[in-house]
Order: sequence, then structure tokens, then C-alpha cells
Amino acid sequence: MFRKWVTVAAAVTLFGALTACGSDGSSGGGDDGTITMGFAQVGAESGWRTANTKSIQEAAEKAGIELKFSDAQQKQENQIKAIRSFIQQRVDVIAFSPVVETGWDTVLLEAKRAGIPVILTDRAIDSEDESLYETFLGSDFIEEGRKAGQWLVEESEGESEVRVVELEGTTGAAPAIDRHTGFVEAIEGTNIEIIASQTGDFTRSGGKQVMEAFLKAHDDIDVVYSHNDDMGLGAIEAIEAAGKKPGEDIKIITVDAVRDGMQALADGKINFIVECNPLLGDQLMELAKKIVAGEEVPKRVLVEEDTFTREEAAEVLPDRQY
Ligand code: GZL
Repeated sequence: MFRKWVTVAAAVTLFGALTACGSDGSSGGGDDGTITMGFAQVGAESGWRTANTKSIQEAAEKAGIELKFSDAQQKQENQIKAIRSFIQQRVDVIAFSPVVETGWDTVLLEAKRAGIPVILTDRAIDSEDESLYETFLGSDFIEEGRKAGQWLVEESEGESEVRVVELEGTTGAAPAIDRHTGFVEAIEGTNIEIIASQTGDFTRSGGKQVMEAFLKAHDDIDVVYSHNDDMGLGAIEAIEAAGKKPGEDIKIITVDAVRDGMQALADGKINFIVECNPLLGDQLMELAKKIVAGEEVPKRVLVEEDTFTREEAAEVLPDRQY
């Protein structure tokens, strides 16, 4: 197991503490001090997302924060509509997990002009203007891709060549872009080659369909690198339907470490999982309280994450929270 990656990459911003004032100059928080948060979630596409939503909803309840929650069904226009609605409702803080990296500047400028602070959770945005959000709370996806690639490099010592097919996450999404980048960096100059990559949109059905196509097009696949457990579980179905043994004839590496993925790992159908921690709720609510109170927060807060082999999965499964 890679050592625990516990870091809080706090690139603390140098400018003065945020005074989170509503357009009327109030200091944020309702008359009775209750904070209202608008949260625009990506959707319900995977086991990871379900756990992430549960964590946010439970944490809001525990923190006494009123949560207005929207599910965008993986559509950026729905997230933008939800953010605009939160601005209209004059919430005290907006948080969201951007389904893709680009196309947010206009709506985030509207929130900034309304004096409503924004927190990015889980996925980042690609914007020149870092003043559009107060902080990013989530994972280092490039590091996740590196961990996956490093495991395969060690696992492939002595092999003449290793042929990988890649199940990519949602096109344009930070985890898809960065998990690919990190993996490619780790296998650079080795005997490992990505022979095909295609998006399965982070869903189990998407992973199964793409894997069926890969199996038809290639009879020499050694490894599947899947950007999340759900697409990896879909790939297992396709591999078994093709009469091959997942985890043996074709090795599988995934990212997330949700319960279903960890069970497949313990059963030997997946060979290695890089954890992506969805339990961001409590940290999100603490950050929101600080921001609404006008306190300074780090510009980037990373969560604790691990990696798991088959033996390690069997060990932790009984106590796993998600
Ligand atoms: C990663 C998250 C990804 C998960 C997928 O932080 O955005 O989206 O890896 C989920 O399971 O769909």
C-alpha cells in the first residue's frame, strides 16, 4: 500500500481575508445566523457520486447549514441553471463539482458580482481568473493516474511489451484529463503502450459498451486502465461475456475504491485500485463557514487518499464507509 497521501496543499492566497458580504453589505448568513448553501452536483452516474452526495447532505445536516441541492444529470447547462437559481435565491455560498473544466467564467462572474462566494469541490475548472472561486477541495487526479501507472510499471517488470486499453471518464472532465496525464507520465519510456482510449462517461454501461468494442478490435489486450470503478465493473462483464478471465487473462486497474470495486478487487477480478475519496462533506461545510465569516482559506485543499491491492481490499472491506 502506498504510504498515506495526507497533504493539505495550502497555497494560501496572499490577498486580504474575504469579506463575504451580500450585495446589501450583510456579513452572510441568515438573520438567525443560519448559512444557506446552494450545491450543484454533477449527477448520479457512479457509486462514487452517490457516496459524495450522501457525504455532503449528511455534513450539511450535522453543521446546521441549509442545503439547496441540484442534480445536473451530467449536463453543464443544468449546473449553470442551478448556479443562476442559487444567485437569484441569494444563498450565502455556492459549491459545485464542475462536470467539465471549461465554460464557467460567465456564471461565476455573476456569482462574484452578487457577492456570493463559490467553492469548487471534487473537480476543478480551467480558468485564467482564480478570483472566481475561493477554494478547491478535492483530489490530485494527476497523482492518482501516476499511482496507477507506477503500479503497472512495477507489475510489468521483465515483460516484453504490455498492451493497455483505457476507459476514459467524461470527455473534458478534470479527472479524465488528469488521470490520463498522470498515467502516461508514469509509463513513459517503459514497455507499456496504450493501444486504445475511449470515454465510457464514468458509467458501468459505458464501460461495458466500450470494452465490448475494444475486445472486438483487439485480440492482444493485456490490461484495462479504467478512470473509475464503475466503468471497470462494466468491463468485467464484457470480458467474462467474451469467455476471458478478468484479473487474470486481462488485468484491470481502476480509480475510486467504492465498495463494489473493492469487492471485485478482493475477488481477484480487479488487480489494483487507486482511491479517490468522496467523503468531502465535513471539510466542505467547515470551509463554507470560514468563508462566510470572512476568514481566509487555502486556495487548494487536498483530501486523504490511498491505494489497494487484493489483500488490502479484503482487509478493509468490512469497515468501509462507501
Ligand atoms: C472524481 C469524480 C469522478 C469519479 C467517478 O473525483 O469526479 O466522477 O472518479 C465520478 O466515479 O463519476
